[in-house]
Amino acid sequence: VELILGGRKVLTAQRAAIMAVLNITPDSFSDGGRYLDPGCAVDRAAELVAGGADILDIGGESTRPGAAPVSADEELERVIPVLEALHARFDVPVSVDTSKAVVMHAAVAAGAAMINDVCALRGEGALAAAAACDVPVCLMHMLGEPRTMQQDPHYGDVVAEVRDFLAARLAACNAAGIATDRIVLDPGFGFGKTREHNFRLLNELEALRIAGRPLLAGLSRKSMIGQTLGLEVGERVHASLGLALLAVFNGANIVRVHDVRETRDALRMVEAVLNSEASG
Ligand code: 8Y4
Repeated sequence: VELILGGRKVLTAQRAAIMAVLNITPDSFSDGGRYLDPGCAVDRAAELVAGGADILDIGGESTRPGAAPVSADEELERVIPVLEALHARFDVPVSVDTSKAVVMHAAVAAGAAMINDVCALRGEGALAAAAACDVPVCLMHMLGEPRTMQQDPHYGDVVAEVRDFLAARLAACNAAGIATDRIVLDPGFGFGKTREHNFRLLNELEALRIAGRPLLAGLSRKSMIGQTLGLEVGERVHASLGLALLAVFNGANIVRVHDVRETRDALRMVEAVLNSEASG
């Protein structure tokens, strides 16, 4: 498993990559909306890079359950100045969390090295935009849409249905001219899933590996932790570390996290042990 972003190898079979969440939406509840100003975003990004981030993920559209949609203009206004500032200062690749074709084009022109689309390029013009952009794309599974997705989601077999969805989106990408080697796959933890659905997907993560592609897992601070341990968002760091380690042990190649330094130390330690088997 290998992924090249902006000319740099961000992951190998022996080492998972850390995708750091850089929140810039005013209602991002984890970070209180302090990063609307590009200067603030750059300061936060510097901390994330120092902590060991391999990828910075920025998005101007809130994907939290119940969130209202954001206009393309508003998304561009939030994301592009920050992207330009980050691109000028850091050589860490930046992924743009968007589902809109115009934002994909503008973001990649401003230096984004990856598209992270929670809609898996189902939006109008998104397949063609991503194809033209020529950067890797993360295809994420979501049942329904953010506003209503957590209202009683149902599956027959959640693992089979998520796998079939991702396989179909991969095929749609290929048909649109996006080669398989540009694709990252993601079960979309928390996106139209109960705690039990999330647990099954985490336990059976390797079943989602289609065409040998890298798997991304975003579990950090999510509500399955609140549901299991009764902790508020700000109290979920240690449980998030546990989930990140389990995800990597079960096959994740990229973990999307808020607490970068903590995750880095925990992962590097576990990887040192796991890799001691392989290399003797
Ligand atoms: C606290 C903080 C509780 C944040 C919940 C959350 C994923 C993603 C998100 C993911 C990929 C989130 C943009 C939801 N999750 N992209 N984005 N995979 N690829 N919620 O799992 O972080 S936003």
